[in-house]
Amino acid sequence: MTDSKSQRYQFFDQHPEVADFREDIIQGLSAAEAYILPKYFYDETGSRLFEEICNTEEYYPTRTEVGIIRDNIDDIVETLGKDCLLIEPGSGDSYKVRLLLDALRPIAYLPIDISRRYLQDEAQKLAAEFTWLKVHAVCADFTGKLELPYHVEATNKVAFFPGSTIGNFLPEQAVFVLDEIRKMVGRGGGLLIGVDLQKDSEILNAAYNDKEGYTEQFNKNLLLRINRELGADFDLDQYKHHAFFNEEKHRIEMHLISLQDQQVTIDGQVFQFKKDQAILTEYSHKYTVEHFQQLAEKAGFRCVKTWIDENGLFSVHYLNLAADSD
Ligand code: AVJ
Repeated sequence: MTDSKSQRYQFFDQHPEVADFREDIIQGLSAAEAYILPKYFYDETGSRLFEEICNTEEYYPTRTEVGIIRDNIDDIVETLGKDCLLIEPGSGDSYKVRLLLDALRPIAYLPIDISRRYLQDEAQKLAAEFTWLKVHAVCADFTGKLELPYHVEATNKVAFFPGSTIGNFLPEQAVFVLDEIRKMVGRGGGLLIGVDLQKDSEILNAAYNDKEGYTEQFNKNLLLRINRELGADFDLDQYKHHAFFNEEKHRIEMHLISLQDQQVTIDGQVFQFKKDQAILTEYSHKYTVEHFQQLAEKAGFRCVKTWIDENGLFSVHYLNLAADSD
């Protein structure tokens, strides 16, 4: 007999304070080159808009990564090993993990996400659907210190970090994020990670400028969210979505460009934006397999195996801990 869903589902709340959001926004908009951290895209609306982006014709990463996992599922499961504790930082929608669960049969699944409602919805759906699965949802910001909500005896802890989320970070920050994941999974642990690859800039530019305008809405939703949660007065019509591939830095850069000289008030503070001034909202770095492997090794991981689609668009890597690591 399987346990009822209520016994298998647990929720741990480590959600950051609204004050953190306010401080981060004010700090970012006060900087010489204004920015908003991309983790703030994912309120409820943003999370849904991201799902829409994933279904557009132009945005190849999601469907390509899903294809790689499907085509190699037996090999992936064999590489990860049985009886792991599966941890997913920045879990978002649970579509990708579903590909793994039946074949992998982890002892428990721990999604970690900053968007509380979305996390709870997705985690409960999973617990209902996979009637044997323990789901321990953790509402937290994985870009901070990564700590598991309870002590786990030395098992095989595997982190699942798909979608090329690692690309949001500058390469030196990415090493830090990977290092945190390495410390969380510990000795005997591993990381299954999706990384977008360098390619023709036309494909990249199209992927971040979809015809249906979901990426634009996703980008501008940041301003809506700041208006709503911090009582600001951004006029959305006076900012333009701008995304392009920076060849030299191997990254997509996403900005919101001010269409005129204007000001906005947040929490009594006034911010001026000149016409054509940019607010940086996201980097999405694109790697070669070799360059990514170098990063992983810098973070103390050993590269075990890499899977790539037939068109060389996207890569999935399994990394584990070098035997002498701490
Ligand atoms: C979820 C960060 C991997 O960088 O491609 C999609 C987010 N931004 N379209 C990416 C995103 C604009 C996405 N990541």
